Amino acid sequence: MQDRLLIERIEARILDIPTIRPHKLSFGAISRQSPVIVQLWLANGATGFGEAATIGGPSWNEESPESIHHAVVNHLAPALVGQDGARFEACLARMDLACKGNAFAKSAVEIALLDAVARTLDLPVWQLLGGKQRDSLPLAWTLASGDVERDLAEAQLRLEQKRHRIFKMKIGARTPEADLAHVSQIARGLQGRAVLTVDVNQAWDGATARRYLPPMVEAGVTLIEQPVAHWNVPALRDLTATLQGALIMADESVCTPYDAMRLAREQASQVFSLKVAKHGGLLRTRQVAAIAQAADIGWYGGTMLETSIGSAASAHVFATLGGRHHNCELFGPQLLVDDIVQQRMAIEDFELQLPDGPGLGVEVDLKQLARFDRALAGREPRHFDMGRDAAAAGA
Ligand code: MUC
Ligand code: MG
Repeated sequence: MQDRLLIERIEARILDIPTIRPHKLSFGAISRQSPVIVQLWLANGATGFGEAATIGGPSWNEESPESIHHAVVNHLAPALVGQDGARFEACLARMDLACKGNAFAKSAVEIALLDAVARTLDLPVWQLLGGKQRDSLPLAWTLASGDVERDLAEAQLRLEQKRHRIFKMKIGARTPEADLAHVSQIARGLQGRAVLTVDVNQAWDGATARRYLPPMVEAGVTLIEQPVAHWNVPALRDLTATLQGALIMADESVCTPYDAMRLAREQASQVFSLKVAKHGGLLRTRQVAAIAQAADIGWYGGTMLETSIGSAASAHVFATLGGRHHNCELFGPQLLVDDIVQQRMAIEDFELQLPDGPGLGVEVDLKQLARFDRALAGREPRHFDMGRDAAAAGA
């Protein structure tokens, strides 16, 4: 037992950070994010930070900021305090014993643990995960204002700034006809200058997807994310087998390594959207990625719109991965009115630059943590309150 790496204390807090504009998805619109920030202390005094963010409370999947906070404080922290922090896998096993599921909550704790241990060793987190294979990742932006003119203006600006040239459009809230018109207009506006993808966030049934995806591909879309419900693996498989000219990507359908095995066995998608939170942490993200690689499935570095803490953690693990590579979308910090780190990861020439400093390589600004802390502000949870919070950007 390495006494200096004993886990001494774990705390969690919910933040509320407004977004720069309403972000519209198939199941609602958000105007603020409520990430849960976990802080973990080792006996040697080193401290690490982790994060789990959801989208629209428990609307994206079962976990919510409140459930994550509850699981960390009441179940995961008591299971880990006093344990040897260097034994990452043993810590994950203890969390699994204490608590079924709750992947987001576990991921926030695991990230904080790896950050604290990496800082003790004066190494970047990517070094603990096998070492990096790349120094930067092509970075996508999501067009989700719901308005064609605004989306095009956003894309234009980001192209000029050399920040993004991969754009994901959120569809599924309106009729498929309206979505097709929207996507076609944006594709015409950006023709030849950008890579275009769509995320339906489970909104369609198989028949709708079979009918409306081919004209979207015709318009210029090259990657289709989660067109059908997460459980509708037969429809996903059918689209993967028949759709020409674009790849099918699973997101909500692929959370655990067991989901990944099923999709791989059934050849139900050509790409997995990897997300640290839904896989239950950095180490398990690597397990899902290994299944993808073994099954000749590509990967894409997904986001749950985290601050720079969660985004940096994701960047560290994505940079270690081999296999076919389909970019990342770690733009969460840019969607928020402000951040909780002293300096964000740099974006240069359309790519997110991986930090090299110890731990996650981003330094938390404690004043900013306090500024957005829900408990300190006495705020109530509100997840779909479009417009109001965005106006009060100083919240
Ligand atoms: C999702 O389902 O991919 C990621 C980017 C974005 O705009 O929304 C999320 C969620
Ligand atoms: Mg998605």
